[in-house]
Amino acid sequence: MVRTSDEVQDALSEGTPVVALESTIIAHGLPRPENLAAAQRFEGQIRAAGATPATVAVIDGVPTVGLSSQQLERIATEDIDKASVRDLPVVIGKGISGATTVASTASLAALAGVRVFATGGLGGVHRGANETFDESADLSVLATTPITVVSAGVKSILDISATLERLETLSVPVVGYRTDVFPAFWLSESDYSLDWRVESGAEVAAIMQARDALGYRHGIVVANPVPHDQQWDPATHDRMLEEALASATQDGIRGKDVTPYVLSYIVEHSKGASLGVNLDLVSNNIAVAAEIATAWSARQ
Ligand code: PSU
Ligand code: MN
Repeated sequence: MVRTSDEVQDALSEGTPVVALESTIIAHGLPRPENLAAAQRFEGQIRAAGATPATVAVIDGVPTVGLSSQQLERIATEDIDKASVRDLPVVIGKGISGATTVASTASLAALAGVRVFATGGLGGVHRGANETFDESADLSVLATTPITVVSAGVKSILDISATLERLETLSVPVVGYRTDVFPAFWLSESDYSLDWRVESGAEVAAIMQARDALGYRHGIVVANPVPHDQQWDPATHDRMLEEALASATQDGIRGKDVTPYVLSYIVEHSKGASLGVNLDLVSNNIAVAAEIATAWSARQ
């Protein structure tokens, strides 16, 4: 069912490191034309670290792990639907293309046998979820999908406390990469501390192996903060966030449109400051994911 590119298939058969990347961040999370350049840079960074990039998307109805350069360009330039796990059967059935979220990227990458995935920020429980019930499928899918996701935590547009509680309920381990504090995407720190900290990719690979040995199929969240000197100015961040959330409420945005709406509002109104941090943190996550994937392949 899943089409794996020759390059990714070869890496998987030879047991060399592979890092999955999502496509919603390209199609809906980053503005054009920076999105295509960023997508290409992300892949280049993985190659430079000695691993094989596997960007995931549905291309004309085919779930694809490892995109050609033409396919990557299509994701960045065509108007492609955001496809979480529940949308996959629909876009596949209709034979159309879909940009995959953390949930659907994790799901398809795991089906192909990829064990490590780098993204920007996870989806989570939205503020006001006690009324709207808005909780990203990223969380429930990670509860049943054996992949390790490196992220800079969750965006502060979400309810970070509730997101961490849900991850605990869903039995998804959350470990800080060289930090005791859960990061807040554009900011290096949230108000929430972590139970576990690791110092290296090798430690994460050992945790993955233990999870496998137990027969568990949960994902593992590795929280990797953007360094303090790269974070967004906290005061501007807080102000922009309030504005973006108020605007989303006022415009009656709901469902899967909420996250892209808030992200593009912030990119538009922060004059590039948030975008620069967003690109930096993905890059930092890719570096850690490549380290984990390398340690994982050395263990096999
Ligand atoms: N974080 C980003 N940019 C993004 C997203 C997260 O920095 O574009 C996307 C991811 O694909 C994530 C999705 O899986 O938003 C979550 O959407 P929702 O809240 O609708 O589940
Ligand atoms: Mn939602």
